[in-house]
Amino acid sequence: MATSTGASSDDEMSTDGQPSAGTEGAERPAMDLGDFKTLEQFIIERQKGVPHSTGAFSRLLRDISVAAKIVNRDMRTAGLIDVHGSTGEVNVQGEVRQKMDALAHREFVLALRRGGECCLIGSEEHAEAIPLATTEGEEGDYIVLLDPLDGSSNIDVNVSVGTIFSVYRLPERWEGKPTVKAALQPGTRQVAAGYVVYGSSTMLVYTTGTGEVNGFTLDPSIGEFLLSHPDISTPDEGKIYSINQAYYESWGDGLKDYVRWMQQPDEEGKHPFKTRYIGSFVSDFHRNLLKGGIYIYPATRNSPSGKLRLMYEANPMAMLVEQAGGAATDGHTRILEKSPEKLHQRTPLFIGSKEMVETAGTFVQGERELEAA
Ligand code: P6P
Repeated sequence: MATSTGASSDDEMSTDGQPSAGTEGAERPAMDLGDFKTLEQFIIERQKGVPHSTGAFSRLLRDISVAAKIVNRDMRTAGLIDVHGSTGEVNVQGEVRQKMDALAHREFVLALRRGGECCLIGSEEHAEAIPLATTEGEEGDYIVLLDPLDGSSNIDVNVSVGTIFSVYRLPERWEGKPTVKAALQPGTRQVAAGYVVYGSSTMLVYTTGTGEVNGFTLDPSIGEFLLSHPDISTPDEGKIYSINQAYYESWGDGLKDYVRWMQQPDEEGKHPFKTRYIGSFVSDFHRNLLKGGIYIYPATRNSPSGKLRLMYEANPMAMLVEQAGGAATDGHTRILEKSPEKLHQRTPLFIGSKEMVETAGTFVQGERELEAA
């Protein structure tokens, strides 16, 4: 089994003539594809466990993964194919639309339209819900809500970004063409949720609500997502908090107390916590999911209802984090139980390790105050 680091033998000779001196333990581990399960194999395996499954949902997940691979390809050469920067337009959110936003949106719409399993898309990049007209009588059964590329303003400076998706079924006995009303279901009705993080490696992480969250890492040499993080569970406690401190003055007193509580050294040496805030929700969420932590985007003066969108950011990530053992609220209410009124509505968001979200809630709801230091 090859263990070479890939360097030529000359490179490995050191000055004292000993081969590879000083590089002990740095050998590149070989990867035997036989050790890994592809996303396709995994989906088909899980489909077998679903009685009366038609395969439509499996095909929908495959369509999403194909679009993710295309976005990944464009992302990895963004600096070379002139997709940096903005399109000069402003999206429905009033935010400057990055070229990659538009590209990612297009790739997911094309893949879902081609696949035929999706009848309606709600996207951050499009003001109205997008019905995917298929031939009469062969309407897709699924609705996909999408943030095609969250944090895209980071692309030009090579910071990782992500795609977030949420899947619902078209409501039973829906009459006529699907409209946005068909999409406005509480998060508890999601049949699947996931994200793709385009980071040091590209990972697709998803759940179908069966108590499992599974992560797949893209091997670009074969174009396959491989099961690398089976059955992810997030630590109940963590020491990382992710929040933009620049808005401190516009926080409520309870949140100010909570953050100061995390910052104040204590006798047990548990505090201060660490702050990590990338400015890319998917990246902050992914790190906190694996290591434990809390991401907070509260109501602020500029974003009185919070900045994150309920339908295609907060709800899917709330489903994922709960399935991994964590929690997600708006500071008061469980995210998944919020009743949506608009496709692009925003919500304050406290999401991550269960005990951290609960502790934050006690401060924000005024049940707890910061003891005098
Ligand atoms: P701020 C990106 O625009 C985003 O929606 C999230 O990915 C990120 O966490 C947040 O906004 C950053 O917002 O106001 O801190 O710059």
